[in-house]
Amino acid sequence: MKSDSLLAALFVVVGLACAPGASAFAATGAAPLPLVPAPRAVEVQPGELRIAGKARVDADPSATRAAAALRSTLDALGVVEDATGTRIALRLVDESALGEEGYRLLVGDDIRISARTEVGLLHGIQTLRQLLPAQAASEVALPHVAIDDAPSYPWRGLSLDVARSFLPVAYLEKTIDRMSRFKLNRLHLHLTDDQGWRIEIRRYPKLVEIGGASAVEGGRSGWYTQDELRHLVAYAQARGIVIVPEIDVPGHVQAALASYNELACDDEDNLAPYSGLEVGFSVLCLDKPGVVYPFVQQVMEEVLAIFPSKEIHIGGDEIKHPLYADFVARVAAMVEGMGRTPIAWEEGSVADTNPGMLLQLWNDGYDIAPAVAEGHPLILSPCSYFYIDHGNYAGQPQTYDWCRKEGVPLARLYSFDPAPFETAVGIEAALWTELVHTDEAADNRLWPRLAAAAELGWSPAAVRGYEGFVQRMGALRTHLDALGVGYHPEPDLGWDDGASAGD
Ligand code: TNX
Repeated sequence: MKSDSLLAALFVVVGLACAPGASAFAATGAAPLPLVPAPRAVEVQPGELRIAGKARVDADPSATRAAAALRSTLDALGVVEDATGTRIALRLVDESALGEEGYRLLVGDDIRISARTEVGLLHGIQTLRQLLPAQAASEVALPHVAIDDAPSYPWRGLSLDVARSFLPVAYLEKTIDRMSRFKLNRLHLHLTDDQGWRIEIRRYPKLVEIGGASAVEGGRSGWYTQDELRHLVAYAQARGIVIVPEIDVPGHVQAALASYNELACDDEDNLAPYSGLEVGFSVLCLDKPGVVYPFVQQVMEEVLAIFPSKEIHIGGDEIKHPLYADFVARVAAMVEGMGRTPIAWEEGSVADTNPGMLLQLWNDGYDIAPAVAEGHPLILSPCSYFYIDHGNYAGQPQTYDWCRKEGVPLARLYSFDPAPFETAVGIEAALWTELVHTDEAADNRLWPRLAAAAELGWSPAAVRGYEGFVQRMGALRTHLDALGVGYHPEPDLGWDDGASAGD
């Protein structure tokens, strides 16, 4: 399909009669279907399907996760499973054009979702979910529609800094639910930093006893048990999301040094827990390889036993040391030797590593071209678009502006174009928490900007456009409300009417 017909398909007139009591998903007129991220191809056809409180799930026997997700979606909407209800079929099909995450959704006399994988089916269910009303309704009307969809990029992520200020398990669960609604598929947890060590390592119990007890000033301390993390991994996996752990080395390690002083060089006299805002001052003693490498190895062994993610983040940011490049190369090789693929922040590109190592770009101006020429895959997080610890608007209280003094408003984030980055695997928004100390503040920084990031990662340029995004996202406000999201009352979306929980 050509790009102009794709757009036309998205904005096709949906003529739905609004019967009393029916919850039509779209008003009359040329409103686009309220879908974020925009699917690659949508064809709205004449007619509608009415669901009157009853549905029948007809799932392939092997699609157990998708069937469970569909059942809980219907349950939350008060739709009862009943043999006489509207049939919703979930089919695993062997069609290579659908890729790993693609799906097809057909709404006609019944509903059919097909995909090659369970993750594809989960995405199709989320699309159906966005077409359905936010809350239970006695009758639901869906337009007849054929959607053929697959993501542009395989990596559509959120990085959460749980090290500066801890985020409780319950908040991570909520965030996973909300991410999956928008087809985001990577939750990168920045588990360690100067201000705190948040992951239980059984071989080194003081990492959490001491390192887990500190936090940035005004922030929350705490740590996750390995059982809690395993629970989160499974919770995310059931929703199509991979949790990517980051152990940030060799810098950003004051919490580790405070816990095990021998990891610092012998002349280091600053071994106290840290609660300030500075970066770039702490480092594992690279002159003590006999101490530092066994430590990193043993930590990684426990980390890898918890997280099945193929990619493992080794940090590597903001440190200047003569042995830095050597360290990154050794730790990257260590992770590869354990059967996984390392990710490093962009600075890691100076190390002599396998070109399979992913690099995460975070400074807009960083010269990443040589690494791209070597073939390193990139995760795109340039700070002037994706650092959502920056304000939703210029001067927002409790936000940084070091990367962009106007902050990172929704329209700014949306305007990013990943296309010039040849080896990009996708995008990732990053929420650092030096200034984000509550769940409410995190919600405010994440939403609605995370939905814009989701669209950049999923939707091809031909179906993107800020005006359409604003219309579609505006219509999904009720969904965020139903999920209890304390989003920023974004004026571009008309949400600045005092009716929401945000600031
Ligand atoms: C830069 S991004 C950092 C973080 C800070 C963040 C604050 C990166 C690899 N390092 O340590 O939290 O800026 O915006």
